[in-house]
Amino acid sequence: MTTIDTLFNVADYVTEEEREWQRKAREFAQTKIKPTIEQDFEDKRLRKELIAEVGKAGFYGMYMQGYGMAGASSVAYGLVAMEFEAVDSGFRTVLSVQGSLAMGAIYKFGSEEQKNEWLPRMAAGEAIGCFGLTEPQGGSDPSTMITTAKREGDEWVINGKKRWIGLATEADVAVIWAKDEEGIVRGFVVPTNTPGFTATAIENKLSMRASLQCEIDLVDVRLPATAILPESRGLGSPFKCLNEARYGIAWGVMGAARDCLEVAVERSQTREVFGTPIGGKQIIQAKLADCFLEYQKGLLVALHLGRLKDAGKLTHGQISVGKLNNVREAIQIASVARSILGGDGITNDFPVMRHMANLESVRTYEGTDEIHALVIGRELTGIAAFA
Ligand code: TGC
Repeated sequence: MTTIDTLFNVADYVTEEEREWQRKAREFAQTKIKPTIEQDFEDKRLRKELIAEVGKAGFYGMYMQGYGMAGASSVAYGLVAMEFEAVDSGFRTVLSVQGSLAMGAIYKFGSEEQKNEWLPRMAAGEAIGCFGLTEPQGGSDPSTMITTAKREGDEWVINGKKRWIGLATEADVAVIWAKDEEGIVRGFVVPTNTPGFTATAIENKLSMRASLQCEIDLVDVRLPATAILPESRGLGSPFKCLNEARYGIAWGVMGAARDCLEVAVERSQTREVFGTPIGGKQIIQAKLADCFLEYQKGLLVALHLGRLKDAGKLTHGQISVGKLNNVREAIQIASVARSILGGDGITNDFPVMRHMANLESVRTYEGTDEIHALVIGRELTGIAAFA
């Protein structure tokens, strides 16, 4: 615990069990992900061997019940997401894609057979999942999806394309969203070794380099009738999964913000300019204080969302408040921290530029700033202004 953790004592509002999950996640992230993260980011390498280890530690889908999942609180999960993202947004994204999106979809909308087949192995990290909603023509409006599912006798036949799909080249199973012949969006459980399923990694990223995002081509992918997620119907189904991932982001990005702030505080105490540590200059202290305020406010927002979620009262409008505010403030904190580090702040001697680059992805996926602003605007006015 540093002063950043203790000064405002948000931790006092967290139970002992939740703190224990946080401690376990911090140890995992600091000892297994952090030591190589700068080189992994440089080399565009996702440490695939860690995907299974995250499962063994019990973090995937940990806030869901049964099928090998821990049934912990949503706050506990949020704290875990925060500790992962304090090291790198990439591995928090793995946690979200596997747990909140792929497992979340099967858990919410799957048949008992689908749940039994996939969830225990996915929870243990023995099977990897991905979630295919977004398409190349634009992620903000999934209603324009062109991927189709046609019924031919006892089979479904899926055709289409997906883009920005985390983990797809490594996945054993993909949850694919497609329009049926009535134009209704349905979810399908697609083993990735099904003929016609091809995933290709997107290589030219300057952000999320220690993570994996892919395109998926679906050409006459033939599936048994049982592949459909029977309880999924309409766009609200994938949106319910996005809610889970967006919730995790509201917590996670506060981890990246904390890491930037810690580095900036430490640097302000050791770096001397004009004969004194820069931390003794009023302008630096004012910058640090502003970052600290937004970090603590972001934590409180995340904690409020978590308590609402655990009480079964969280709305998607409230999640938009957390996603928009916390990502925006994390980006601002990273930017101010970079300015405190001066020129050294652009090097990978410090994690700040990496966090900044990653957070640009986080502000874009799971609903852009603009989309979440418009969701909040609709809540306030009752008028949808998306088009
Ligand atoms: P709209 O008319 O608002 O809604 C259609 C139906 O969905 C319901 N709904 C939600 N339900 C639960 N949670 C939410 N967050 C929901 N938002 C909407 C809504 O009640 C309605 O239900 P019903 O029963 O009345 O039909 O739909 P719209 O088309 O006007 O949507 C508006 C908008 C802009 C909010 C929505 O399109 C949106 O959220 N867009 C952003 C999508 C997004 O976040 N895409 C990025 C996903 S990231 C990604 O795919 C990569 S993850 C994969 C990976 O990384 O591996």
